[in-house]
Amino acid sequence: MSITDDDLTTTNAAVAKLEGIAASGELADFNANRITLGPDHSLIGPVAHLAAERIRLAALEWENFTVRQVAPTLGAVVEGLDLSLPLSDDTYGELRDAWTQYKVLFFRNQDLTAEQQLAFASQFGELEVHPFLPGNEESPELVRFSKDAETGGYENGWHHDVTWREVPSKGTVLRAIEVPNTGGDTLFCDMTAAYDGLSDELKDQLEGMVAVHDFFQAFGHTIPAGKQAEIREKYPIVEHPVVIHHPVSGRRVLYVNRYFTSHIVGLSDEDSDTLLAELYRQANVVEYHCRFHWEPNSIAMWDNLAVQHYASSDYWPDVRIMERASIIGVRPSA
Ligand SMILES: O=C(O)CCC(=O)C(=O)O
Ligand SMILES: [Fe+2]
Repeated sequence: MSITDDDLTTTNAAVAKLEGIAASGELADFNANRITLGPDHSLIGPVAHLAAERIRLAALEWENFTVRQVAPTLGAVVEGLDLSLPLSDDTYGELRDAWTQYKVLFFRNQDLTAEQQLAFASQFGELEVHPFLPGNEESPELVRFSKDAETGGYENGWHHDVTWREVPSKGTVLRAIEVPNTGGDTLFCDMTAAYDGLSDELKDQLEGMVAVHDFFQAFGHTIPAGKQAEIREKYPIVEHPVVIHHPVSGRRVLYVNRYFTSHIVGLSDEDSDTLLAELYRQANVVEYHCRFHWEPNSIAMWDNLAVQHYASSDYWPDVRIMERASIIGVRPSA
């Protein structure tokens, strides 16, 4: 299926109800009635702006596979595909659409070799080689996250991958090789929902803002002192808009992250820190999340612009081994 605006104009009861609520102004009331708590002004109450996207996604239908949504605005388990085989043109087109719509796709029982994982991911674009993270010995396009009692997991902070690149990856295919029985889940946060949930004043304030992204914050400690100047020359700091337009969905996405964003251009350090802290906090809103529990041979495929992710580091000293293929995207634009 390829999605057009007409497909999204469903007439089911939920949509009618939502339209009725929106027309009567009740939606704004719901948002206005939320209650602010604590020194960080976090809000409690219904996250009403998610309703339209939840209903829109629930109405989608797919011909070449089945889809089970795992959270209101992001995340879906896809069944009925064998990822070790090349996708037909139809299935490829549909899967690409589903990826954009649900932002993160999950697959179970995909007993893929490293080559098959690379072949699957390559159907969506050219793969990147990560200059800092350890790779699979035979295939440099696969980053290997191999954790045990000696090497703990440091991916437990919200981030988009490689935003320190001029052209960050558009998406990632992550394969579970060995996982703990409990723990080691990966969480995803819908950064379109996060943008949509900002106040109109804050959205206006962010208009035209640009942020600096730098690998050094997260990876600096892995680079020997003698190599730092050379690596810096190869990967200079880059700037990306604080709010980008997703190149496929056209939706706006909040695009700053704790790992790699260092500051907002043109603001004092203090103002930049205050604003970034407020924007980073949006990724803590549980209503924007979905959470995936891994089994061996599970695959997750995320849209690296639309979501941030967080690998829960709660399984130490157990073993957890994953391999990641990342697909090169386009330079993010406002
Ligand atoms: O290990 C995971 O679940 C995710 C790690 C991560 O941050 C990544 O693959 O980019
Ligand atoms: Fe990551």
